[in-house]
Amino acid sequence: MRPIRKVLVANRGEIACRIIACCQAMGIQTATVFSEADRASRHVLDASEAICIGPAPSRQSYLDIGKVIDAARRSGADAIHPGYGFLSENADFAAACEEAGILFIGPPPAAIRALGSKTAARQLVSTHGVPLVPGVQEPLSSATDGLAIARQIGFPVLIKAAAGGGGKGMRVVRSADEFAPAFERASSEAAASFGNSAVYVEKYLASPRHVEIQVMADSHGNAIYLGERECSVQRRHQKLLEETPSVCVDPEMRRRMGEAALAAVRAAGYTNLGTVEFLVDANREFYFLEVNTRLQVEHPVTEAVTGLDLVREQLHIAAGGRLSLRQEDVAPRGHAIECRILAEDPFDGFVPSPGRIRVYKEPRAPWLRVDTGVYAGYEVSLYYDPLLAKLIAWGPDRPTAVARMQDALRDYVIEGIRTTIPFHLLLLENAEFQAGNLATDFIDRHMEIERSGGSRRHRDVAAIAAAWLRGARGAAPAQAPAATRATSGWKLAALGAGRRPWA
Ligand code: MV4
Repeated sequence: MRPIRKVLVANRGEIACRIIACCQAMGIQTATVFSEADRASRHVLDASEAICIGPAPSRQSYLDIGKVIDAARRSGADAIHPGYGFLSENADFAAACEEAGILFIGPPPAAIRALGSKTAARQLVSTHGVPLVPGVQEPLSSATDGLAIARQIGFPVLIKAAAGGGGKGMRVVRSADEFAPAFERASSEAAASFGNSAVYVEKYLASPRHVEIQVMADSHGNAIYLGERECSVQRRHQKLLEETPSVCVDPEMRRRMGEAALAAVRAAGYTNLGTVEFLVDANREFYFLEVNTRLQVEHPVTEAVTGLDLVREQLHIAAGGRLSLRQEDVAPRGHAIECRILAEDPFDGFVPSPGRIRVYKEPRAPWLRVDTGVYAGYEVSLYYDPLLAKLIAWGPDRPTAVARMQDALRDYVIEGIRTTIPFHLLLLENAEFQAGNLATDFIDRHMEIERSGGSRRHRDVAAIAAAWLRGARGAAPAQAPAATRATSGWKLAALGAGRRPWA
């Protein structure tokens, strides 16, 4: 083991604060980096040392490999934690850390490279017994070639960009005569978006779930999985709510998914923490999607049910330690849900809502956790992603976790900007959500907020309706509801089964 004395946290926001807190609890010194726009950010205040590495734009600060390595050298850090996003999945950065004699807290560069390209990852895992969606992984040579394969697979099929991601360039083809035009459009879109026109074809799964497996592997050949996370509630490929366990996974399926996830990471010589993503179809068959070679935003729900501190495990593994538990010791308990609180206005198409936070009050209870980097007086800018905080609620079962999350959201006060708090209240009240009927198209299918475009008018009328409802119930005379207190006109809509009092 090579004990880590000082970590440079090469990130910002809630994850930087979370990593700093873990290091400090372990007696590890901390340094961090910040851009000029983040001078008053909480991670700067929390770390023992903070180094300004450049102007606000990420490319000139948090994404600049040379500046981050230089800051690590200047701070005397012997390790760098990249968090998520920014340089966390950049193999060149991981290699640069090693060349500088600084421990990269994450997988080896070769494993990042092997799994970083979706096509390469699929080809690698397919030879290790990991199930893939029926189709071919090689790029199609022509529309004619593609049509022949599509006929073998059976319609509907999905054409995907080989260099793509995040759903860009995907095209559903439901019959033979649609194939050629769809192939041409997908290829040209792929060339325009990714500089690579290569596309491939596979069976289209209607309304799949997105379920991911947390894995942990050390440098002594030990690897285990820590259960799954249900991540289907997404909007434009951005997760909004995650939970564990998934209602669609039973113990036998969990074991099979876990073993498949371990096979995938072992094939790549992976160490440290990682997440293997799967699509799950209506028959509860699962298919490999990709591997995220970093700590994920939603890791706290796994921590809530396992009692593990995953950042502590990362540091222990990076220092050469052996896994602190065996597979048979993993015994998740209860149910945990995470709501991502974003500085976006769900009543106005989730448009970003920058500005100063005038009032900030977190909910408190023994079963709640809030990971945040903001505070009263903090200025939310447009430079970085809109994640303000992650609210996690645990319960002995899913209904209790849902109810506790609803109470927590109602008690969470963030004023001065708009947030996704009202959206989450609507989501948690939705009957399909409460029944656990989740899929990646859940919001489109079950949440009016998207179809109606969530106009500002709806919010204002919703605020009036909510105030009226409170008054009608004899509650204290309603003040002008806080911008983001649980003023949920959608709540009224949900209660009224879609009836909109303002319509
Ligand atoms: C699919 C699919 C249905 N069938 N593949 C979207 C982005 C990329 N990660 C993979 N995605 C999908 N691939 C087949 N064969 C549906 C999606 C999909 C999706 C997947 C995971 C999370 C959110 C999603 C939202 C829309 C579509």
